[in-house]
Amino acid sequence: MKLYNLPPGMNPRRVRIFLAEKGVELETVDIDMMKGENRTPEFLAMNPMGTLPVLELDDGTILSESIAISRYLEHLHPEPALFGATPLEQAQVEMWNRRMEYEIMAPITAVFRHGNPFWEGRITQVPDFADVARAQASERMLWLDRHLADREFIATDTYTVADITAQCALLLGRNTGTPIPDEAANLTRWWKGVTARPSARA
Ligand SMILES: N[C@@H](CCC(=O)N[C@@H](CS)C(=O)NCC(=O)O)C(=O)O
Repeated sequence: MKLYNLPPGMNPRRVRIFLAEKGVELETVDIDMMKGENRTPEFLAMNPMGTLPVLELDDGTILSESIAISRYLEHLHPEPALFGATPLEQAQVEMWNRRMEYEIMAPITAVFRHGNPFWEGRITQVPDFADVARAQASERMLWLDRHLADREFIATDTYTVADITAQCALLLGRNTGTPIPDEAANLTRWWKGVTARPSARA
């Protein structure tokens, strides 16, 4: 199995943290976006979206999408259960992971893509959209802060993919102009806890 990785990318980081939590190491191929390596005909034949991460199985089957890859790896390496251990937990993890993707990751990513010079000339940027998304990101971080008032983790009593998704989104936000608001004490406590895990450096 081979993991195609974009070292600075938020989504590849989700899979690297997932693997580190499982204690699993995979052969990894780093792709350099600055050199256009994710837009070559060979790469696009693997993933027409031109995005990372991509997992190539030993029989040549290709999986992309960080959650699809993580789900596959969860079946191969069930412990610790990062998608929930019981039917109820699995539903809770699904619910919170989707919320983290739509409510936290989406606006933070929109600020980065529509407001950062890195994307100039790569996509059509709409600066007004960045401003709207910046306000949404702050508002939703405060919502997540309230959710975490009496909880250690986002979805269940243990660390799950919902935490990984939020953690990777908030790292992008921290580096691209949508940091955790100062008043979000619960979210800051959670952030300190998840980023102190050894897997955070994966
Ligand atoms: N929904 C996909 C998103 C993948 C994605 O957008 N990856 C980014 C890195 S964080 C990428 O490869 N960007 C390269 C590009 O847009 O050219 C997933 O979860 O894997």
